[in-house]
Amino acid sequence: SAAQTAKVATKFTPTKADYQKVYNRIAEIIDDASDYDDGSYGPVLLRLAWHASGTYDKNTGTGGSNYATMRFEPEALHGANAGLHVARGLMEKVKKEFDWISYGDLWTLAGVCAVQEMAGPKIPWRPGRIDGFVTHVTPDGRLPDATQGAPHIRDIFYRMGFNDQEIVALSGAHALGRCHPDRSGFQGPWTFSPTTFTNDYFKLLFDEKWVWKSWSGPKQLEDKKTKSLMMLPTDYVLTQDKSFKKYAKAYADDNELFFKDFSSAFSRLLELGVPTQQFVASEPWIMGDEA
Ligand code: ZEM
Repeated sequence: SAAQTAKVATKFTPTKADYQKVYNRIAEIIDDASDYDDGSYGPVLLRLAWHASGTYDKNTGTGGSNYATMRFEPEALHGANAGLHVARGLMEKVKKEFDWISYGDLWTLAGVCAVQEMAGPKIPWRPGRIDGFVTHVTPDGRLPDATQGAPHIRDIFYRMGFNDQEIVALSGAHALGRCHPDRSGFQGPWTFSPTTFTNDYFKLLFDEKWVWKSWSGPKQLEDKKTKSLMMLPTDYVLTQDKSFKKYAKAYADDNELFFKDFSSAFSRLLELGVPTQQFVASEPWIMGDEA
């Protein structure tokens, strides 16, 4: 009918340029953080993108970034997601301005923007995620527990379809941001430059002497020299497990290799659980070049 034709004709189909506008808005928000943490919302936005994607289970095809299920209470209240209301709140402002974007696309694009704006590698990304329902919420316990060892890390990341090399590369994100006692219970940053993406996390793991911190909080390590940096038990395991150590050492020695491997593993992480036919482009895009 004529009415239907009119509706189709006026339906807004966003182009790459439209997503670039969203990216640019997120980039502004990342930097508009003079009173927050280390002066950037980049790390917490990156963590949102990771937790939105890292629930994927390759055996059941459930979880992942497709449905943005952290919007719903059961998942928002999972212990691992404590503090991410900050990141979701920031993205809510962007969603108001660009109401056509899905939450899954918005949150993963924010992760891409965070890495790139904090001087990290380009992360190939494409839109196509759709907003799901509370029925798509995943059970608690799909994200890694920082107090555990190598078998747990492998259980969690193999379930997403990653191998040891990719586990180590992805862990390099801990160059950024910090632990908050009121969120995870842990305390402090991993590196001296928590708003710049570098391979310093790997360098510090090998170059510093790490000792258990004596405090009333959860078990974590501190650098013996300055006592101002931290490592989680799961971070330290990357220097203790033979297979993990090989990759961690390689990334400590070669920043370019780390950037390349992080980029491909993170790009894949962000697409977990999204049916290929949903993507609007056959190949991921590089955003931000013309920003
Ligand atoms: Zn994290 N992460 N993470 N991570 N993470 C924290 C903070 C950040 C683990 C973990 O338990 C924690 C990956 C892998 C793993 C970021 C990105 C990525 C915190 C502190 C904990 C406890 C939260 C707080 O208190 O605010 C564990 C056990 C992991 C694997 C074994 C991967 C993969 C990441 C991205 C690719 C980032 C950016 C932060 C900093 C957040 C912030 O607010 O500063």
